[in-house]
Amino acid sequence: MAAINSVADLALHGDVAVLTINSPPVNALSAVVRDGLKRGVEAANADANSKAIVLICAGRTFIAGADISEFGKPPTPPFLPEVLDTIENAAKPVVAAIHGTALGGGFEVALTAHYRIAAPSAKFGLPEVKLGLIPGAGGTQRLPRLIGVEKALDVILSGAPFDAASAKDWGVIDALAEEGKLLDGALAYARRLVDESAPLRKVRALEDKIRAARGKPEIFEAIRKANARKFRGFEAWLKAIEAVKNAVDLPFDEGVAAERRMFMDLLGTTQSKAQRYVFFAERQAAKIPDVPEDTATRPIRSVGVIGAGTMGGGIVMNFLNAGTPATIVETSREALDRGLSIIRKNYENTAKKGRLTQADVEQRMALLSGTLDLGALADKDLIIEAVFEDMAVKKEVFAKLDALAKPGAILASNTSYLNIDEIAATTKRPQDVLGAHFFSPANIMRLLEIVRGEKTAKDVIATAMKVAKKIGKVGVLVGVCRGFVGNRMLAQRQREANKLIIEGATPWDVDRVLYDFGLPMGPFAMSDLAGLDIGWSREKSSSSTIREILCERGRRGQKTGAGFYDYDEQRNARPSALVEEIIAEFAAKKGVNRRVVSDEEILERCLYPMINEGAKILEEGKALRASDIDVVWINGYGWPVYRGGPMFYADTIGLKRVLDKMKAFQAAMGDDFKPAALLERLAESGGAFTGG
Ligand code: 3H9
Repeated sequence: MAAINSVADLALHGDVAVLTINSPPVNALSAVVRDGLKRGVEAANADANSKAIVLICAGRTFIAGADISEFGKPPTPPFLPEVLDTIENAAKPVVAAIHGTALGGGFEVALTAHYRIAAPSAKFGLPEVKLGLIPGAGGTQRLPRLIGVEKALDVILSGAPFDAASAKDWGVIDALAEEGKLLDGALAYARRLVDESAPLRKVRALEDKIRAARGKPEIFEAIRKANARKFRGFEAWLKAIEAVKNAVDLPFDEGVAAERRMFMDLLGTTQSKAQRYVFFAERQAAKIPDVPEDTATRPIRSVGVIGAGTMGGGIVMNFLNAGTPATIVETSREALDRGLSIIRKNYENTAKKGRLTQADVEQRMALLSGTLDLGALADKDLIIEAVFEDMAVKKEVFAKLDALAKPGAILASNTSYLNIDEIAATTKRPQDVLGAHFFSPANIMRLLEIVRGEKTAKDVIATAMKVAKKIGKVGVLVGVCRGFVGNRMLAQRQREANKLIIEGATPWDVDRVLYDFGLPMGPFAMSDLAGLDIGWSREKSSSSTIREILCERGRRGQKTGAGFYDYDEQRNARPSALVEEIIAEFAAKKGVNRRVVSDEEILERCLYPMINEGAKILEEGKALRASDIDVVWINGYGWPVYRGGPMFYADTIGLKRVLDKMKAFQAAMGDDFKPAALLERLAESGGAFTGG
């Protein structure tokens, strides 16, 4: 075995040279890996004793892509395109042997090999769009040549991985090895190629799969149209489509050159910078300074959920999906039956769309039991309460849980703003209590705010973070304060939105500005969707807010066909002249002189107080780091990922500007806009929240 460099080894197995890359954790294409690949293939190519070359990786995976942490730094040779040329132009067959995840640049390396063999558990993909990029090393040119335009676009635009069975089916790989015996399989395959004098098959030279789409721009236009909503605001998706179109219409070298130019352009955009920042931010969120990664966790083999409403039902589905048995508790047979049947219906709907088999549905439902007896939770490892949002009710539930749960069980509340310490104090085991704030719909939204109480034990936190990962959520640790991180900041935006419509903006102006910023919907459309009567009661209603007036008049949101907007049968929204009148009357009564409010003011009034609140959250230590706040907003509220979250966004526009505006608003409108001390300090010293 000869070392090529610190991460690459070359060894001769009979007449097959094996080049092994070993650069933990994921064999990313850092400069040293590129160097190892290039010089390794050159050496194997020059060695007269070898007749074929197997390229394989050590550790948990084949190359998982370019080294994202190198992006934005001065590039170091050898550059990836040269490395790929070396592989593709080798004078003897190169076989890529793939296990784990061949992603991005890693998959592109494999596509330059002449043949590919993989472990049955291997996965493949081009996730670059998730980083605001397109594949930059020939992926957009080679993949369509291998599997056709339609499938290639699917892979490139979704960024989602596909499995080895599909890869074999589509012709991405030529052979499957036995699980755990990849090297043996690759050696045998390489020898067969040698024995058969197989040609050096270069994907770049294949034409038959792309010919049909040549000169047919309508194929690409149709994809753009069909995905207009999903692609809204993103730069990378349209470039990816353009690159694949080039693969069809241009000679290979021109297509590759254009792809590289677009890749380099995107690399320099704020969008890609934001999306790369989010990639690392989500991984950083799992790291808690005083809870080391090796903290022993408590086993979670069974879960209890109290409340079979929308939240409880959504929460329980996460566990069923992950294969953990769960029991759901309700207070009436009717509510329980309704909850259970909604869960089944949700699964059936997914099955109808082809994303689950009927057997999957039954398997999940078999893990679920429902009961009216709280005592059935006595042996559960984790109990999550999702009852009515009222402190007295929560306290009662926790006192009962304290009396019946087994020692060491974790007791979690799904409250969205109540004080966890107060809830924990009703038990004799506050160390086992924490908040687990899921976001609606709880089976879909990726965020889980894990609320650390004053006395929550470290192993309970470590367990909750692990559970979050197991059920496919991004867990973010937050401290006790009203609304925690997300809802506390949202309250700022809500207050300003409500003020703005009295001052002269319309609800549709506010919604449009925030929608155009990239959010999925504005606050008024959101209220109509959720129902304006959440927390409203006729008895207590005194026409003191626009919302109260709308509820009093029966305009309770989409479900009643009218709220801030009017709705037709298909629930399409139309601005309501009546609502404009109601607002104007209300403002007149309050003596407000209505004025024209600019879009710029709407945006700044809605977002800057949120950013300011984020700064206070950091000052008070209620979030560990600014990037955790961004992870909350991206995964819980649909903040556009290409803007990196509110704190990253603040950094991109400059903290000085945010501070100056907050001061100006404060002078004009009072202390709702009082700048946080941290914002002042950072803005004045030229600092940033994220360092991103
Ligand atoms: C690209 O390839 C562009 C090309 O087209 C063109 C080039 C010219 N770089 O996720 P994990 C780190 S774009 C640097 O927790 P898992 C990660 O930060 C790239 N670091 O593990 C973490 O570090 P730490 C296209 C990376 O098992 C550690 O590895 N490729 C990279 O849950 C473990 O990661 C991608 O977008 C990287 N590429 O999942 C793939 N990848 O321990 C991105 C990981 O210090 N990666 N790290 O926190 C992934 O999707 C997942 O990491 C993977 C493993 C599925 C591989």
